Amino acid sequence: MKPLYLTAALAAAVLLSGCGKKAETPAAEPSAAPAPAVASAASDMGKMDMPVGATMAKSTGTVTAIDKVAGKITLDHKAIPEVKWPAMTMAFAAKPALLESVAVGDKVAFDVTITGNAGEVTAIKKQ
Ligand SMILES: [Cu+2]
Repeated sequence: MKPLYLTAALAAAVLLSGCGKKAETPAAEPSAAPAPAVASAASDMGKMDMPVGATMAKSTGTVTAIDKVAGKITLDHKAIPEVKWPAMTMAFAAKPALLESVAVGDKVAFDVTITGNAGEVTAIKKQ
């Protein structure tokens, strides 16, 4: 599974919004033409409190493996429609402290930040 097309589409959308048409409207500060465009792009980005191209999602699943040394958790997770992922078993990065709260076999609800075809679990809770 390599949803790279989605990343490309997201990147294109970000680029399009970043160079939107706002610069062509009369600038509030005529003395600094490029400034409004920069400010506009920055405020658009401000809505997304995460790296460009990353998607935050919530899902549920079952823990199938935990590697505290590597900081990885393997989850048999349900579909994640935000990134068009089907249900699957895969490893996610996770902070060590987060891995202390769950065990193999637990059914969990989790938050994940997905970038490309990798993800980091940012919150997890046993159900
Ligand atoms: Cu997956």
